[in-house]
Parts: sequence; structure tokens; C-alpha cells
Amino acid sequence: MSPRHPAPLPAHLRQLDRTLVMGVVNVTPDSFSDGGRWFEPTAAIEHGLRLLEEGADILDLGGESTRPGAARVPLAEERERVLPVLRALVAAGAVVSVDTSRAALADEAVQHGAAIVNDVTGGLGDEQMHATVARSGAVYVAMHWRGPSDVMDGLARYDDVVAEVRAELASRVDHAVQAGIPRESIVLDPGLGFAKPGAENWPLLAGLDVLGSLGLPLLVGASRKRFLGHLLARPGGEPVPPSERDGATAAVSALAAAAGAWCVRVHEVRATADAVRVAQAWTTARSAVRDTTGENRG
Ligand code: PMM
Repeated sequence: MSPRHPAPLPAHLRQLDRTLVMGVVNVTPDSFSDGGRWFEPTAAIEHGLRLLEEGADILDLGGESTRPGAARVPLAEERERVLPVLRALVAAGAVVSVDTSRAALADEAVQHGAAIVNDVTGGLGDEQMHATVARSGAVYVAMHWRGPSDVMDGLARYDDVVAEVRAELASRVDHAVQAGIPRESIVLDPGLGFAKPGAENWPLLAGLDVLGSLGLPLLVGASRKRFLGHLLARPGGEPVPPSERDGATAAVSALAAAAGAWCVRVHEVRATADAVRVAQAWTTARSAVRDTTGENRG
């Protein structure tokens, strides 16, 4: 299945017939997997440029940690962290996504060249967000979210996680479209790990086609998350640390790409850049085999 690209995406990316790779640049002192490593602007810029060399199609730039339990940073500080790095990466030719739930920063970031607004709250974190993105003309990523990082684990109650996430995302799409964001500019994200601390993440990954039935491109952010640490737990049951979750992350990238995800968001780009190409070759060959056997004709 080829991913459909959102309409305002730059043309050189829209031409690609594979899942895109979004490399994470966290300009934060406290993100769960790489906090502090790229906190200085120069280090963040160098890191972003390295991710591009390694095969990132998009850089996702964030100045506020969303790890479980994290407290908010003031807008002024988020701005100071993000904007200098954004300007440098845009000047270097990168397609940049700004990872923020604040409309004011989203607006400024797009004015400085960000092509995508990645909102982990799907608009629930700032009532101005949807109208602001509508005016900006950017691609909008609406992630499934039930509440802030300091309380989200307590909101992880589901009878049917796939159906509920689908319904809650559909309602965010309605809100975004009413605020003026064109439907073809919207990308949806199941929000792995957000109000989903454990086993709820697997049905969401396995049910990507159910979320895809909303007719919008999907972004998947599994990279180094807790549920992978638990999956790979050591014999005593202790989860492996984030630094040892990249192999599992790349495996998820391949599966998500084979399931038709538009983009995968990862910290370690090289393995995922390979994984999405493997998935592309696999799905192309499978389609050819099915043509030969007549299966594609139903
Ligand atoms: N996860 C994190 C941050 N931003 N954005 C989207 N769209 N999807 C995600 O799954 C997502 C995100 C948390 O990971 P990080 O702290 O390592 O950036």
C-alpha cells in the first residue's frame, strides 16, 4: 500500500512512493530517551544535520518534553529553545516539523519555515491551535491525547482501545476542519505511549488499517517507548533502557510501513531509513506476486 501524502507537503517529498522518516531533534534537558544530549543549539543543529545525512526526510523539532510526569515549560523558554535551531535547519534545506501544542509557537515556527505542525494534543492543549494552523497553511499532525504528561497514565482506561482512539481522533478531525484546516492537510497519529503505558499500544499498531479507514495519512511514533522496553525485558522483568530499544523500533517501522503508514517518527534514523525501504520492496513484490496469481483481481 503506498502512503498518501498530505497536500501542503513540499513537492520533493510528495513524489516519494514510500513511508517517510521523521528524525527527532529534542532541544530539551529531560526527554525520556535523549534528554539533554542536544540541548545546546549548536549540538541540536549538528544532530539535525546528521539525521538528514542518515536518511531523515523530515526533522521534528521540539522544545518541551512530553515524557510521563513531565512538567510544562513556559512559552518563552520553548520559543528560545526551538526558533534558533529551526531557522538554521530550514536554512540548511531541511523540511522541519515543529513539535508543539502551543498555537503561538506553531504560528511563529511556520513563519520561520516549518512545514508541519506536530501537535501531540490534537488541538486539546490550546483552543487557538486549529484556527492558527488553518491560517498558516501548514500540514497538521493531530495526535491522540487524553491529558497532560503528569496525569496521562491515569487516563489509560479503554474497553476497546482501537475503536476509542479512532473515535476520539475523528472528533479532533471534525474540530480541525470546522476551524478551517483542509482535510487533505491533516495527518493522524495514534499517540503511542500517551495515556497508553503498556499493552494498549500493540492493538493500535496492529489496527493501523482501522485508523486508516478515516481516510487520512498516519504518523507512527513508537521510537524507544516504554512498551518496547517491557517487550524486551530482561529475565528479571526489568525493562531494557531506551538506548537498547532501537532494533525493536526499526522492526516497528518496517511493520508500520508495510501497513501503509505515511511516516514514522524515530530517534535513530539509519535503521528505520533501511526498514521503510525493505517494506517498500516487500509490498511492491507482494503486489506483483498477487497480480501473477490473480489474487489482486479478488
Ligand atoms: N512522541 C513523543 C513526542 N512527540 N509526536 C507525535 N506526533 N507522535 C509521537 O508519538 C510523539 C510525538 C515522545 O517522544 P520523545 O520525547 O522522544 O520525543
